[in-house]
Amino acid sequence: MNLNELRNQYQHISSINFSEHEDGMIHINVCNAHASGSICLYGAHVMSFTPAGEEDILWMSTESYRKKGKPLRGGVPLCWPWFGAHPQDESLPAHGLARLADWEFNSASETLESTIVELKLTSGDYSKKYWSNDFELLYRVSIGKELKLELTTTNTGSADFSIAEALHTYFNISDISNIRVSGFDGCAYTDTLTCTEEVQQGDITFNAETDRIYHDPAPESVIHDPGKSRKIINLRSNSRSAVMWNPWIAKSQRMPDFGDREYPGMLCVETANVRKNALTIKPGATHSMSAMISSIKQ
Ligand code: TA6
Repeated sequence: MNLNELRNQYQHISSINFSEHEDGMIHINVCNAHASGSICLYGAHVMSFTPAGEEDILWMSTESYRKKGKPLRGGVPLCWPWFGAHPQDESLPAHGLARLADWEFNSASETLESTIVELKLTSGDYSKKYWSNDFELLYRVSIGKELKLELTTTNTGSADFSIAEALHTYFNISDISNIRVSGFDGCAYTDTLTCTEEVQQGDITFNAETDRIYHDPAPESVIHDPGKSRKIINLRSNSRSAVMWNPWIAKSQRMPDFGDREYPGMLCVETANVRKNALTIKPGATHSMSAMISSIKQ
């Protein structure tokens, strides 16, 4: 559906409006009593989530690409059906095909507690350029006191397929050198920079580029951000991996869609199933992974 068709079909939902931006990208803008947020239909990309009376919980780069075929930088990129570089073919887009796809607006509803938007991506000519399997992806975004994200994969083909997936969430923080993340004490992780296997001791703090995959962590992690007088809680379900990433100085300077001085204000804590926790989905089977994100003033 185009902008006018969406506006006509969903004019009865008072907490939603639609707008069109660079390169024809349509944004779904939500504003209710509890929070506001925006989702770009391209990539099914949640770009902002601002609880009433608070600052945006999500971070977007001021240098983000805003062109189809390129990923948006910030918010919640969807990594699916692979994570990072394609395991066999580096020419394929990093983090898979979902975040570069034109998704379909599937449904919307609102209650006193939240506004719910459901987006759909079905296998077809676009996806077959990258991946031969038949699938249906449903992405359910609920905006209320919490941000609830649920990514559901259905194998609509006749053979098993394997996926790795991540809700690659960029959180808006005061200063990477002045926050800590709890919830991973004693958890094994792969340090992808040194290619070593480590075990987390206590809370995570940051003083350099950090790129870690935590394996089978506890479902809840908390970003403690005294600079913004808040804690951000991320509660994962059906997710056996968590990815922790800050590019720090040198990597930031190597990314054209990431400002050289932006790294202190962001941290990725990602809800995922990757590496040894990648999944095999049988024909007709469905798998859902979700995250619930909220903040507490402190
Ligand atoms: O989630 C961490 C990571 O895999 C990093 O290695 C870094 O590449 C980051 O994702 C961003 O990837 P992107 O393709 O969005 O630039």
